[in-house]
Amino acid sequence: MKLKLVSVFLLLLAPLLASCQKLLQPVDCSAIYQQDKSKPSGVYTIYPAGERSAVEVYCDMTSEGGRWTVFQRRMDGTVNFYRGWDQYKIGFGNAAGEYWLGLDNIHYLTNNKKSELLVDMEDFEGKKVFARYSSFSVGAECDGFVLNVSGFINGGAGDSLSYHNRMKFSTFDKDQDNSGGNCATSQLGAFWYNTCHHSNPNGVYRWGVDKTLYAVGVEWAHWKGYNYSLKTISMKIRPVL
Ligand SMILES: [Ca+2]
Repeated sequence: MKLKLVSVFLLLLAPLLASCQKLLQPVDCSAIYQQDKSKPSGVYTIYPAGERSAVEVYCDMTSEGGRWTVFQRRMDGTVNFYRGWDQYKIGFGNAAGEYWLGLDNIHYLTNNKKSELLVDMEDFEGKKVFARYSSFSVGAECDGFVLNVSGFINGGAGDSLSYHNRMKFSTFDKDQDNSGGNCATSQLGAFWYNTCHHSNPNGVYRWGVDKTLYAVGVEWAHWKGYNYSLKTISMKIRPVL
């Protein structure tokens, strides 16, 4: 009789256990933060597209209220960002350092819920600024991973991203830009190039002022122009609550 009661109890408990399992598979850094607001910034595993989609990311739990899932980060030039379409689709690098989360994941994270974007950056003199956008999403691969960004809020960096709004993503082996040439090969990066850019976060990591080649560095033109490669830049998203 007792055994029966226990099994009935377990049966009743089963849906609860299942939902706990779901909580252990957070879709993004915002979900991690909601579970425990004392969690520090750092590397966490998220599940942008269900239980088989585990991926490591850096969560920024402090800037501008925290909850940010970082999808792009440059900080020391240790990772080569001059890569082709397949790499930008699935992602590369190391969540504890420099990485790109992957266009598929960025699409999954921004497709069904209104998201905002924060772009943090720092120069080699230690000055820090940011640009924030109240709306950000990336379309599916069949639409060329098209960028939708609006609602600029200035944190000192100026707006070097609105120029890229509605552009498809381009890599050296997939030219979807508005230029007669190939922006990814001429600017040595991969981005939502127009003709070609006001910002080049995935360009060549250089150490500050460098005029060797024009506009190929890790740049945010409205802040430092086309011949200054930033020390750090990171692009991060969170759902609008
Ligand atoms: Ca072109």
